[in-house]
Amino acid sequence: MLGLLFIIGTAGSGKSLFTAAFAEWLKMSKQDVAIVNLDPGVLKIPYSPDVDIRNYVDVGMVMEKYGLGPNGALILAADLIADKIDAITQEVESMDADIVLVDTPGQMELFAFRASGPYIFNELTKDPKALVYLFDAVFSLNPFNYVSNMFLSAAIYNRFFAPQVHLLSKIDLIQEEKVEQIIDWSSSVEALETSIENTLEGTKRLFSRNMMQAICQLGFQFKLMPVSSKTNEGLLDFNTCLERLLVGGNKYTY
Ligand SMILES: Nc1nc2c(ncn2[C@@H]2O[C@H](COP(=O)(O)OP(=O)(O)OP(=O)(O)O)[C@@H](O)[C@H]2O)c(=O)[nH]1
Ligand SMILES: [Mg+2]
Repeated sequence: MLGLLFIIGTAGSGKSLFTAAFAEWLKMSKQDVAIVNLDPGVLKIPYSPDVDIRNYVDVGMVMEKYGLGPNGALILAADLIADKIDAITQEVESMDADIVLVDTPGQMELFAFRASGPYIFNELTKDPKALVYLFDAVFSLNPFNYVSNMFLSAAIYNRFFAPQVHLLSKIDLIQEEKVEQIIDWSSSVEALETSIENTLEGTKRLFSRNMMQAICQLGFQFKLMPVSSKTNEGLLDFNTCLERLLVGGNKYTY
């Protein structure tokens, strides 16, 4: 296996649909891909997973057995998944795919900010791994939200310390010039600073400016890649970036 890509982002940022769209795109390009659903609480997913965590842990049963509400049950479910990591790893390895897409749970904090998430990330096979962090384009339209999302993606980096690629998802939902502006914010500190100064006021301006500077000082930099899981725009460029990251620019499957 060449690597596992963990798709991560805030609730509703488009993780599952991106997993579905990119897996389809890879299959059409004759690449050997497998999908893992790591969300134990999801009811409907837009793809058929090759490995499904719901076959290992049933959130409904956890709620009933331990008398928990939905969030408590999801937290316990993450710990139960961690306990079964060897069996899950075996199932993933038996797929023998070149590239594995892992769709992470809806509530990002459950996966990232508890011990079980990074444990699962590290232990799910010993193959190379990367994170794909989604910035929801609709949410990222204003610089205040954009900086908040930068902060979250830096926090994710700080939890996993793994290669992290950043995508601007759902670009079909916003105007092209807005897409360009957000991409500009990601590649130029000056462009982001100018938008903060021009469009924000008071505490929001101060917070955004200081937060942006703090994140830049940490050396956490990335250029967002625009994608749409509805139109498939940007998937080719994203794949080229992945090929560079995983196999020095070659194809995954021959
Ligand atoms: N127009 C458009 N809608 C999208 C795109 N990606 C996702 N959506 C929609 O956004 C909503 C959330 O998408 P999901 O893929 O379920 O997002 P998620 O991050 O997996 O959501 P949770 O797992 O519940 O946190 C759905 O209604 C999708 O159809 C996109 O590229 N374009
Ligand atoms: Mg999802």
